[in-house]
Amino acid sequence: MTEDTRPWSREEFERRLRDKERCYHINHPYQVLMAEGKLNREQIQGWVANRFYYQVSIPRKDAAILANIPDREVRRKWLQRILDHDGYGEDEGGIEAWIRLGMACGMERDELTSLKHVLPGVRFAVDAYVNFARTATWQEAACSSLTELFAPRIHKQRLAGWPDLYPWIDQTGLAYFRKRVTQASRDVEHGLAITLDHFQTRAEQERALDILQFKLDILWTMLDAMHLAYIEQRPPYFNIPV
Ligand code: AHQ
Repeated sequence: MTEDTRPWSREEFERRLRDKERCYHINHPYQVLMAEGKLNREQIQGWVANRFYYQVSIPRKDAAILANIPDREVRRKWLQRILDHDGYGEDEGGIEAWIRLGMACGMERDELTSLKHVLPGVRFAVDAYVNFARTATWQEAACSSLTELFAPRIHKQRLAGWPDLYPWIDQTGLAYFRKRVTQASRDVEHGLAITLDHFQTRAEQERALDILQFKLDILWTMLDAMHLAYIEQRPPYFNIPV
């Protein structure tokens, strides 16, 4: 029987993108332990310190995409992502809010900004994302941000759970997650429209699914490195005599 190579309808294409939610890092053992309140102080702080490298890389990723967008209207929308993270005017932005999350978890500002806790596996995964955004077409790079289709749920899970599960964390630090719920929903609406409009042939639609899987792999791999280091107590070179 000949394989069906006709493009999926717009609705079917979106359904297949959303169907990848099962691979989202909310299902990673590290995040499951976090949601169950089973992480200790070091494991929470390690996650915050490593995710800080992801957060400070996002505006550079978005600036790389911006540089490739020829259309002024699209750039005007995409620019908002950089402002949301770097801040503008009175708004100190998401990177500052993430530092405050770290301080709410008992860390010093320079513990985060020094990047001294960033694990090699986290660095490689995040750098792969930034480098993809620099070299891919802007539409492919926009498609890779669609993991945020699934992000509001994970932010809401933390907002709902952490106050009771981690009473030692100053709740003011959760402001980051609160802002991301609306920012992620707004961003992903734009990213999804770009994706559904651009990837037209069946081969292009399959490529979009592969790009989303690549980004899901990045998020999953970051947590794999953290799981090895902070849960299994096997950080890089743990077995090499000092
Ligand atoms: O805090 C997050 C964030 O600012 C972004 C930007 C976006 C992108 O451009 O890829 N993705 C993303 C994500 C953030 N938080 C993650 C989390 O679990 O807290 C989720 C992540 C994403 O789903 O890609």
